[in-house]
Amino acid sequence: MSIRSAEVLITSPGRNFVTLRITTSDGVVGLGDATVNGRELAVASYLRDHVVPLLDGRDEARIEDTWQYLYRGAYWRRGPITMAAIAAVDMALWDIKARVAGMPLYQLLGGRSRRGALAYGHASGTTTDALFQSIRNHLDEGFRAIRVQTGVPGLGQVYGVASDQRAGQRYDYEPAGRTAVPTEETWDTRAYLRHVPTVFEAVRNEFGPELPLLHDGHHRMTPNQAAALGKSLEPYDLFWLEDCTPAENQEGLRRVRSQTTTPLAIGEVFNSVFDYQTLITEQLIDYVRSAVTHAGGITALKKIMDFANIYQIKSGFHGPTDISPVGQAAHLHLGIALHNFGIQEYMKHSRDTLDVFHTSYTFSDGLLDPGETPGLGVEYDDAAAEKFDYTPAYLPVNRLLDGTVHDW
Ligand code: CS2
Ligand code: MG
Repeated sequence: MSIRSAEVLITSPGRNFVTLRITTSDGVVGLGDATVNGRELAVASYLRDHVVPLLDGRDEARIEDTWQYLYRGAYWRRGPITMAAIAAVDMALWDIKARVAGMPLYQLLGGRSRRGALAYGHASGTTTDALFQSIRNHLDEGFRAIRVQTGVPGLGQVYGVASDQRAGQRYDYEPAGRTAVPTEETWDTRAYLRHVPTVFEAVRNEFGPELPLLHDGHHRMTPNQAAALGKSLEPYDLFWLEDCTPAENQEGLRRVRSQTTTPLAIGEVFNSVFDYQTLITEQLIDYVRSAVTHAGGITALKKIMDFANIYQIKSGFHGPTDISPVGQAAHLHLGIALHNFGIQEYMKHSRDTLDVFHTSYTFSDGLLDPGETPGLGVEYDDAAAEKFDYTPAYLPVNRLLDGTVHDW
């Protein structure tokens, strides 16, 4: 058997997705997610123009060799576009291997290590009442861990807060606006630092000390500001504080780590183990945040997690709606098998998205499960996909009050 065809499929059921579908000479199909939010067409071109022509006739079983061929053979290494393209091929080949073996992928990754993968949902609010309602909605949906994002007094739309605050509305926070150019948001870190501790005090007073609470700083603080926030949140016992400071400067986390015991999660914008090297070897973080789609696929992310396990660092794979159900399924197969699983982000995809991607994974009693379908357990519905044309969409650009561009 060998690779007979590879198709790059673009669809947009409420948001854009890029999917690679590989078919073998025996007709076995594998899917891989290649979605980079706001830069989808760059990955589609990288695949169509520079990867697909190299796959024809390759042995689909040689997953590690194909990964190394695409990584080292490109000469120009790493970066989100390259690694998403490699990830899509890698996911599709693992999907094929497990389908051929007639078993769910997690069985090829070591089998079950736990009953299910603890999930966390996204609660948000611009007011205490709206936030509490959002938390209650997620608890009613069965979530047993909750990310809390808040508006900031004096600021307009900010990251992580659903635009529709009406009770019962979907908190499917898709930040990419379908506009010709990115929308712009305004930010004030000092106002945010004053406000966030008051929000968590209110949430703990309302919901008690046990509920695992998470918060995403979304790259906006200096290491010193992040240290201050981590310290101010210690009384509220967070499960994690995420992306507390831009982590290209890995050494910056030494400052944060030395000042606070609030657990730290970083890495959703990383695309290689080298982005984590200092963070992991110096135990500057507690959770690895990468998505399989952005970190080079299942092969690469499992290596990162095995490296992290030496330093007692766990997984917290990135699972917003801009990771397709194919990528999310891969997270669950990895998450059910890995020893050092931590928690899985779970933003429920829309009905339209799930009409395109037919999934086998389930969510019950706060736990996600990849299911027993051979492979990743996802099927792509071409007829549904064709209803949704690609629409350019960009993540917002953030500016400080004086107009200076800031991290979004
Ligand atoms: C966020 C993401 O889920 C998260 O933790 O950081 O929603 C992020 O903003 C988006 O994936 C960007 O496309
Ligand atoms: Mg995040």
